[in-house]
Formats: sequence, structure tokens, C-alpha cells
Amino acid sequence: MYRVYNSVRLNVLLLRPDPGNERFGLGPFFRVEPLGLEYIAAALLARGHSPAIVDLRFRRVSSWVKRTRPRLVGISCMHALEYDRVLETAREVRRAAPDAFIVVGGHAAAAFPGPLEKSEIDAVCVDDGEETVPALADAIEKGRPVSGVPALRRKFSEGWTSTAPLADRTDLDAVPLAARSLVERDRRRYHCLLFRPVWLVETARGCPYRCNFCSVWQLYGRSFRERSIGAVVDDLASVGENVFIADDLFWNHPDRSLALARALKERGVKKRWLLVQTRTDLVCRRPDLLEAWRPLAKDFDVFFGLEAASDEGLAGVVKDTGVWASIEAANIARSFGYGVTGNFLVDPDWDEARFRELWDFVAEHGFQRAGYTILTPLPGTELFQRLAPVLEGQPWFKYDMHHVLWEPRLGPRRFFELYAETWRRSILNTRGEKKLSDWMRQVSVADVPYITRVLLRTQRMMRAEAYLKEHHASVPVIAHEYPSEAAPAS
Ligand code: B12
Repeated sequence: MYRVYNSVRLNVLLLRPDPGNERFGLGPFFRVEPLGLEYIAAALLARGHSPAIVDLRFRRVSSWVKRTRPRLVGISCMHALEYDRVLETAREVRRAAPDAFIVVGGHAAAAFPGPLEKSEIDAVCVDDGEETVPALADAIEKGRPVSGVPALRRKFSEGWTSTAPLADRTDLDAVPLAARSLVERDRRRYHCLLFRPVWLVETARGCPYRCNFCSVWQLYGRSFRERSIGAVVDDLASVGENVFIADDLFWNHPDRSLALARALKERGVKKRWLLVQTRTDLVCRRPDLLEAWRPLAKDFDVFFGLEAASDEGLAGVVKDTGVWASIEAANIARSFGYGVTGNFLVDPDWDEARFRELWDFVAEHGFQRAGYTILTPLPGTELFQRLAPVLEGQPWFKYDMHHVLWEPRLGPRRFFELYAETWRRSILNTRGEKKLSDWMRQVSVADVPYITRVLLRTQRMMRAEAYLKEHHASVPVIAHEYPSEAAPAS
């Protein structure tokens, strides 16, 4: 545990950039707090430093640089689609604070730092940030060389080099609680579809499975780490009533999951809404976990990586289970009163028959609440390495799993017509089974304008032309919009 200092030592500004591309996919409906930065901020506070967190989806960077006068600036890069926007943010910081040290970290930065090794950035963190960022702040404050700080790619006169790795994977209990107070000013802006405000909570990190499209297990070497039950109970007891659990694989450790459910009940924790992500085969093996957890929230959604409508499709992405599990897990979850949602992958290699197979599967098993992403080789995966020559020159904003990075087998027009038709069969199509008016009945009057805006935005996923327009773009189309209600409060 860290020593607690009495005096403030270094001003550190932690930035969550605007991803620049939330035109498709989950971005518009899921806007969540920068939890990784909040854990780093808690580690900095425990070492006597003075961190501020600024979410650039709602605020402007230059005024916050002026206000906080940081000597160290950390920028998060969670998704590969954000690389260019992160570089742009670093340039803005550099202009406003020429002497600040700029470090980038977060999932995509750690999994594949190459695109960030540019002159505007000083270092990239290639592991979790709770140990590295405070060590970096200490080094900068004391004028010690950065080469002694672990888990960095760092810029030096002749290029970029790596510092020593962390001795061990960071113990998640080293920083038991995130510094949530640093983002409270934006709390009302964090939402997941109908639920607002929303809190993001992490109980465990990593995944031991090996799906070939996922960069998480490849970054963490298939490890799985847990926060202690006491820390999770304290955290869940302190946050509000709508909670998205960030864990890559919830319920992975059954005994601990049962013990956690018991401890939460004893503490009297009950939420309005909970969302967890997990695997279908795990639910089939252990329905008792779902039974134990269900009373902990009024509405409880479970998100499955459904991926494919056939065993062959699942084998193709190394899912290590069959479609029988998708069907059975959905039945089990529904029988306990869970909302079943999930995601299917659409492969640019598909012919028409594969689309129809997916539509039939969705209709037969009632998966209309699922979403659809295009199979995309994400940096940090073996798939990406293998396809690197084909991917050369594609702009990063296209790595949002709603673009294709090479010509699809059916040609772009037909492919996107069928992809848009796939989305039209989802619950998000306001011209489909669930109309805009049905959505409105589920929200408070005050939330009607905002839900209408989000839903209208998602309708572009049902229009082939919207995808085709971007498919032909070879340079990033970066629109910097602020939601009208959230004029930058800087
Ligand atoms: C929450 C989440 C989201 C949320 C919110 C994201 C947001 N816009 O704020 C939503 C649901 C919107 C989302 C959307 C998408 N997501 Co997402 N998401 C996650 C998830 C599940 C959890 C992240 C998290 O908060 N973890 C908990 C915190 C505590 O951990 P952390 O963020 O990793 O932070 C630690 C370190 O990374 C590091 N760190 C973090 N920031 C910084 C900064 C500095 C300076 C330093 C030094 C260190 C550092 O230290 C932190 C503390 O240890 C991750 C899974 C994952 N394991 O990363 C996927 C993940 C990041 N998402 C992914 C993907 C693919 C997407 C989508 C494309 C999916 C889709 N279907 O559309 C969209 C893209 C949206 C968009 N257009 O921007 C992939 C990214 C793959 C890649 N290489 O690009 C991941 C890894 C999931 C996966 N299994 O593949 N996502």
C-alpha cells in the first residue's frame, strides 16, 4: 500500500479524448466514465500528487491545461480507432503546455503502441497504469531519468526504446477504489441507452479464452485478475443505481462470484440496472450463478459474445464452444428474468446465404436485442499481424468494427445493403417492431429529448449509403461535435 503524503507534489492532467468516431456501433448509446483514469488518479493521490481528469467528449483541452498547469499529461487510448484523435489531442496539449511530459496509455496503446510512437508524444505505457504513472510523476518531480520507470515505450534522441517490464501483473487491490469524485461534474452525461446516469464498475480483469478477434487475452497473456470482495462491495455500495460492469468475463470464477453475491446481499446492495458481459458455455455450466445474482438488480441484462449462427462460424473465430450454448444460455438467462443481449460478427467474406443463416438464427431464437459488428483484425491480435500487408494504409477510424478494411466478397454495395438489413432486424430499428413511441414510454419526460437524439443517431446503421460513403474515404473524416446540451463548460 502507498504512503499518504501531506503536501501536493506534481500536477497531473489525465485526459479521455473524444474518440472522433462514434457514428456507428455502441458509442452513441454507451457513454461511460473513464474508469482506468480514475484508478490511476487514485494511485497518484495516494502518492501525494494532484491529478485532474477531463473528459474531452464534453470539455476543451486548452482551457483545462491552463487551469491545471500540469507537468505530466496522460492521455488514454482505449480503442485502435482513436489513435489519430489521440495524436491530435497530444498536439493540442503540446501547444498549450510545451514543457509538459505527455504519456499515452490504455488498452489499444498497450496492445499496439506503434502508431503512437510519434514526436508529439514522450512515452507510451504498455501495461496497466496504476504503478507506472505515479512512478513517472515521481521521476519527473525529482528530475530522475524516465528510463527507470517500468512498462514504457519512451522516446529518446535516436528513436523509441522499451523500459523494463513490471515485475508482476498489477494487483488490482493495490488501488482498491477509483477516484470517482474527479468525474462527478459529468455524471449526468454518462449513460447506457435508457439508463442515466450510469456508473462503470470493475470487479475483475482479463480472460483465459482465446477468441481470435479479441486483443484482451493477447495483451494480458490469458490471465484473469480479481479485486477483493471487500473492495468490490464497497465500490458497488458507493455508486449509483445504474451500473455497467466492465469485466471482460463476468462469473468466470464461480465460487468467488457466489461469495460476492452473498456479500452484496448482506450489505443490502440492490441496483436499478446491472449489465454484465459473459460467455454462453459458462452460463450453461453454472445456472446457479445467475440465480444467485438476479435479486441484486431490478433490471439485469447479460451480454453474450454470440459471434456466429453456426458451429463452423464459431470454430472460425476460435470461440471454443458451439451454438447449442448460445441457445441454451439465452433460455437459462431468460428463465431467471435477465434481458439477453449480445453481439454477432459479420465476416466480409460472407455470401448471401450466410446473412440469411444469421437472420434465421436471430428470428428463431429471439436475439433481436443483439448487435452486429464486422469481423475486424484489431491491432494486438495475431489476426492483425497476419493480415498486416492487406491492411496497410487504412485509416484508424475504420477500426470501429463497422467498416470493412478490404473489398468484401459480395462487393461493398451488396455487402453493406445486407449488413444494413441485418441491423434493420434489430430492436434499434425505430421502423421495426419497437417504434420510437414505444421507447419513449420507457423513459422519464426529462430524458425524452436525449433518448430521441441517441436513437435517431443510431438509425444511420440501417442505411447502406452511410457505410458506403465512409468505405470510399481514404482519409480520416474527423467531425468534432459537442452535444448541444453540453456546450463545453471550460
Ligand atoms: C467500457 C468499454 C467500452 C465502452 C466505453 C468506451 C468509451 N467510449 O468510453 C463502450 C461500450 C462504449 C465501448 C465501445 C466500443 N468498444 Co470497448 N471496451 C470497453 C471495455 C469492456 C472496458 C474498458 C474499461 O473501462 N476497463 C476498466 C478499466 C479500469 O481498465 P482500462 O480502461 O484498461 O484502464 C487501465 C489500463 O488500460 C491503463 N490505462 C488506461 N488509460 C490510461 C491512460 C494512461 C495515460 C496510462 C499511462 C494508462 C492507462 O491503466 C488503467 C488502470 O489499470 C474494454 C475491455 C478492456 N479490457 O479494455 C473494451 C474494449 C476497449 N473495446 C473494444 C471495442 C472493439 C469497442 C467497439 C469498437 C465495439 C463495438 N461493438 O462497437 C466500440 C467502439 C466505440 C467507439 N466508437 O468509441 C475493444 C478494443 C480493441 C481494440 N484493440 O481496439 C476492447 C478491448 C474489448 C475487446 N474485448 O476487444 N467500449
